[in-house]
Amino acid sequence: MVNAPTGETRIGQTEQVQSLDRDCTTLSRHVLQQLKSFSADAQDLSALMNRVGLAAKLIARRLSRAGLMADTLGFTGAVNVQGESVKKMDVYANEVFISVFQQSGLVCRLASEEMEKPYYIPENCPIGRYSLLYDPIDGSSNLDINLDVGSIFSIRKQEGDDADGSASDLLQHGHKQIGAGYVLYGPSTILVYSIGQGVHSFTLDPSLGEFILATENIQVPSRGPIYSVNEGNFWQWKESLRDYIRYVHRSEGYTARYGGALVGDFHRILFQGGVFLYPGTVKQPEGKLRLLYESAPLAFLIEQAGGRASTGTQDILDVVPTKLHERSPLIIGSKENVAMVESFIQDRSRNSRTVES
Ligand code: P6P
Repeated sequence: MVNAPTGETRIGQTEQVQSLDRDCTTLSRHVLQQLKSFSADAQDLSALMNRVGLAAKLIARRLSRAGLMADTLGFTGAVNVQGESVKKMDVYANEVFISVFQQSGLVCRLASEEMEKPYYIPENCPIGRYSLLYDPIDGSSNLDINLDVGSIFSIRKQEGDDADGSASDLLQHGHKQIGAGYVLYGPSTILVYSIGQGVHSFTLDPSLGEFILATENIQVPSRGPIYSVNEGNFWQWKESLRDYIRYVHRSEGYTARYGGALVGDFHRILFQGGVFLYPGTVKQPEGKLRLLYESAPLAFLIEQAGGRASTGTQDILDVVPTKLHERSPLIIGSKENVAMVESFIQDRSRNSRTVES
């Protein structure tokens, strides 16, 4: 029995108490539990995650009513730094992240898929310990048809004052991340994050307006049946990737799943095992996905969950970008599935060397 502050006792852990404890395991409390500290640094990281949660709630709210509100769905008519047509929700979600971190004292700089250069929050900079890199809406093609979309984020330490605005300190390998995660806007809104001590998922309880702990220490199965890739690009792949897909096609036990939103496809693999691939293509030899705010944060998570993330020839977390919006091929998921894809790439590369020699 534990003596509660009121002097009453909690008889064991009754179901009601357990339920109350669960409802009180919010995102901010969980971060402090993870860090086992109430230091200023720990409080800042906890507050930062809480604000990511606020951004997620604001975006989820807008998405839940998108079909009913004018000026919410569809394109803006603009093209972003990626050369992609911008959707109204892309702009809204990007602005949400900026708004929730203004006057926060937490984040000095925001780097987003939707902004060519990082956004500085000068009032935070003297003390802001962190930079946040994010894809505000991942899977925009799903927006107008009410399918799942996500937000992806990566937390790095604010290094130097970046006086020239080159953000060169962000151009470092993915091991420099101190945290990462994503929000999946689906039938429920789920936030999955890691600060280097396991991967944990939270579900938004609309009645509380809080993300409540759902699953702790998620481990991706060492191998799984799912392969997730846009086979419409088959004609654009290198022969080694075609060899892998041909192998899968003639093998029992595989299931194809591809939702068009990286976050949803990744989430499925995190829980059920398998591999997601977005290889280089003829049109985009470096792949389509962006390293700093898509591949690297998910690579951080999958490695924390016991899986792997590779370009096909190099671990994603080892890649050092040369520019903010650098793209990379991505093969991510269960250890054994990723290793198998890599083996096809290595075999083909060995064979081509043999032929040349
Ligand atoms: P494709 C969404 O635009 C995105 O960046 C990822 O979320 C998704 O995995 C990928 O592009 C889908 O690209 O070429 O298969 O439509």
